[in-house]
Parts: sequence; C-alpha cells; structure tokens
Amino acid sequence: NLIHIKCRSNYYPFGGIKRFVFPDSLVPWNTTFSDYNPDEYNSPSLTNKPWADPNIGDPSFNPKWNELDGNINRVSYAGVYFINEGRPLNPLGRTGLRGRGVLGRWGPNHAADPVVTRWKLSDDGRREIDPSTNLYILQFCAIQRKDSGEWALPGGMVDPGEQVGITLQREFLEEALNSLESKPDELAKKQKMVSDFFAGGYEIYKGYVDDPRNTDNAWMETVAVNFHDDDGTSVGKFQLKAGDDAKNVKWMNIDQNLSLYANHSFFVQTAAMLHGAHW
Ligand code: RP5
Ligand code: MG
Ligand code: MG
Repeated sequence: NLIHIKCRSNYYPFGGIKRFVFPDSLVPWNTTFSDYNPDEYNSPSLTNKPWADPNIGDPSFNPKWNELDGNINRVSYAGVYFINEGRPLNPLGRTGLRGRGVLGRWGPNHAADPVVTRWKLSDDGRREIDPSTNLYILQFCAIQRKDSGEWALPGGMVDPGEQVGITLQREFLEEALNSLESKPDELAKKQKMVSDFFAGGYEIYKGYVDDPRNTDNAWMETVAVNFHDDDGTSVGKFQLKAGDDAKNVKWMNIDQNLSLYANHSFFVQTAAMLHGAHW
C-alpha cells in the first residue's frame, strides 16, 4: 500500500512555504496528533482561473464532493474521502500543509499519464540485454518538468468532461512531440500517428499520486496507461521534441536506479514487469 512521502518534504515546491514535518506513524488521520498545526496555503495565482475552483467559503462555490459535479469529476479512485469543516481530506492522510496549495481543485485533481515504451536496440538493431539479469532493456519516453526539473512521465490534467483516452494522447502530443508549436501539416501527421498507436493500451495504474504539490485538502490522482512499440517502427522511431510544461524529452532506460517525479518510478516498474523486461 502507498504511503505518501514526496508530499511531506520540508518545503512546499511553490511559494516558499514550509510544511509541518512529522513521522510516518502520524500520517493517518485516525492517529491522535494534537500538536498538528500546519500552515495554510492557497496560491494567489489560482484566482479567477477558469480551470480552478473558487475558494472554499466563496458563496458561488457549491461543490458536490465524491460525485460527478456537472462535468467536474470529484470522485476519488481511493474511495470515499471525508469532509472536515467543509474541506475534503487527503485519503492518504496528513501532508503538513492545509489549503489546496497550487492545485486547481479541492479534493482530487485528475491526471492521465502515458507510459510509452520501446526496446533498447544496439547499433546493429538487436535488442540489448542487461548482463546482470539477462533480460532485455525497456525504454520509456521521459520528459523533464519545467517546474521541478525532475524527469517524469509526460502526463497532464484531465479537462472537465474529457475522456482519459483523449487526455493521454493530447498530453503526449503536447509534451513529447511539441504539438502546440507544430505547423498544421506536421501536426496532422503527429496526431494520426499518436491516435493509431494509442489505440491499443494497457492500464497499469489508477489511483493516488504521491505528488509534491499535494496538501491535506487537495491531491493528484492518475490513470497510467502503457503503450508499447514492440518493433520500434511507430512512435519508437518518431522524432521527440519537448513542449508545453516539458523542457526536455528523451528515451530513458528503465531500471531500479531511476529517480523520477512523484511515484512515477513505480508506474514505469510496472510496465517493465508487464513486458518481462530488465528492472
Ligand atoms: C502528476 O502530475 C501526474 O502523475 C501527472 O504526471 C502530472 C500532471 O500534472 P501537470 O503535469 O499537468 O503539472 O501528479
Ligand atoms: Mg501538459
Ligand atoms: Mg504535464
């Protein structure tokens, strides 16, 4: 079972905010922790953003927690979350910070992560084997995030009413193929390739993400889907180009030394297991 760690580091990644730091044993809400007194942070940059909720207490804000609220999905993959003093409570427990931080939604913020894989090939076109495990080496398409500089999956938020399958394609196009800055003919080619390739996919994770932006009242959730180019003839040979919230993109070898954003290493490990690859 997941225990959140990345959202309990000393500093919140934005706004120079310090989290309340405490031991793992005090993470669950049902453990008594009378000295727990974290700060509250609600990023001012969220005010009047069409994709963000109003503040709690705003008379125009009447969210339907744990439900599909119009076209905004406030249902958690982690099950029913509790509401305390009008605020949703992080299903994994305390994070050391109240408020919603920089996240747009109170409660669950839904994302989708494409885990796009291919085999590592040597110069003569043969699959490379790792000598320590004798297994083929899998590679995944990794982006470097502009916000934290960490390497990550090219994922992003599900827009209200958007099908997750569409989010997966859109985010891959934006972050790994720079679709937002492609010329129309180039864009059409990329979209066609991605929609053909993303027709098959295998869901490897659905649930809470241990994202550094999480707070006591707002958190990330995702659906991670593996799309595998077994013979390297489709996306595997396509020219990658970073775009939108990614500053770099590359094919990264998968093994247990990976250090990725949030709990993305776990998603990538699951893909390696699925294909019987080296880890
Ligand atoms: C992570 O944040 C998700 O797993 C996904 O990769 C990402 C979505 O947020 P943005 O990339 O849009 O910031 O929690
Ligand atoms: Mg994005
Ligand atoms: Mg993103």
